[in-house]
Amino acid sequence: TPRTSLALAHGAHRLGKRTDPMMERWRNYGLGQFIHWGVYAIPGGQWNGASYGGAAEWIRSWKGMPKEAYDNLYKEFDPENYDPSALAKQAKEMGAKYMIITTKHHDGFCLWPSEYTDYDVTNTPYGKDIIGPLVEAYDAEGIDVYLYFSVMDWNHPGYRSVLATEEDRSAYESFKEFTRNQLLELLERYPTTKGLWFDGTWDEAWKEQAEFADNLATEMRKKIPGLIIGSRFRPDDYGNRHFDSNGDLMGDYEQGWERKLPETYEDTNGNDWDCVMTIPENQWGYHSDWRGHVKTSYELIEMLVKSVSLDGNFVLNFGPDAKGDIRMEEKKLATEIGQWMSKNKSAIYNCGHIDWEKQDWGYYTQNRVTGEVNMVVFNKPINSVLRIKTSSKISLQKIYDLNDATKIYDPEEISQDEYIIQLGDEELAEPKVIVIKYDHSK
Ligand code: JFZ
Repeated sequence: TPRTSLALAHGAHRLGKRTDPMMERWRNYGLGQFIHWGVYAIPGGQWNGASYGGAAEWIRSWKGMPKEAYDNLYKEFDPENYDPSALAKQAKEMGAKYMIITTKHHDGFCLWPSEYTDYDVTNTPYGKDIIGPLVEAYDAEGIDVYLYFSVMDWNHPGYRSVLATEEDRSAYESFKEFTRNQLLELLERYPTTKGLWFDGTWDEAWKEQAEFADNLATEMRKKIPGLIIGSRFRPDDYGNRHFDSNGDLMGDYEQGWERKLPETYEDTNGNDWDCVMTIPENQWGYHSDWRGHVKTSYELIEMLVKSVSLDGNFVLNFGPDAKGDIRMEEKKLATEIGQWMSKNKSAIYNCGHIDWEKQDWGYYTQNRVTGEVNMVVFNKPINSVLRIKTSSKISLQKIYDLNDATKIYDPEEISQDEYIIQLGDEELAEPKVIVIKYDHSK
């Protein structure tokens, strides 16, 4: 179907991908870390002896917890074990190249001292900025920092989800000004910020703010040139989000892959994208009572590899507790992922999609610089045979084990552009990377 071409003042301002160095850097991260932290870590999904079944950071919306009780939690916020450099070191060890921190979630509580509200860290027993030291610690480890910001704000008196009356509209104007002030404040305070990860932009009231949001994006980019903003920020002239009324992506990458992954490259429409993922089913903030399936490191590594094979970044979420500690389960997974990454990172960083037919043994990733192809093998078939079908005539130069270059695999051409290699009696102890060097001539 042909694209429609409505004239939009606030639709996509660019067709296709950004190609500047900042976006190239984003594209090559592969692995990121998300941190959801706020006063919701204090109840940790529990109130009055009952356990909330929803996501811990949403507990304020639960009828089981009085709003008033929630709105006073900040008086107890005192994370005495908060150690930003330990967090940054752990993220580094895991192999994360960027991180996203919740500066303000839907509840409106600000982890930085904001001039524009009293509902911030300043007025907690802790009393200090959380974000500044975190940015500094991650910068020191060479991990790029992105700021999560929820537009939806349950604390601001001017916030509305719909604008039904004149009163709503004038209240919302004060909220818009507040939002603008806070965003510019964040970028001024933390000028090494590489981008913003927006959320809470689905309400009808925000969907009417195409012009305001567009101008604000321009202002933010004036503060930090090249600032990376995903598709979950601006609505277009008709209130469409992510993709404008002509079907074009608004923003620098698609932000729609939440706790799910595209199946095929076609599903990504060739866009840049990130997948943000929880370790349990749907918990972002700290919940003391994880129910249901908790992912293992190999499940998470498979999601990471699959993301890279489809040209996306994979961002794994952590939810520190009220004291500022990372729970044991999360630490263990970070360590396990880090162990695998330390050996196999060359199949992740600077890698992306190659249009070779996917095989059941796992995923291909291609190094964007060298052109080398990695076979990341998750499944060994009973016949020990790994099939390779290339998309064009190439000549295979060398196929070898990434972690043991003396282990060479001899490809057997079984038909045009189709080969097999033999794993023999090798057992897979963990996801294994086999490197393919090839020439374009044949
Ligand atoms: C939002 C938040 O409500 C949640 O608490 C968490 O911060 C997460 C990262 O983002 O949840 C969403 C947002 C968007 C979708 C689903 C859940 N979505 O587009 O499908």
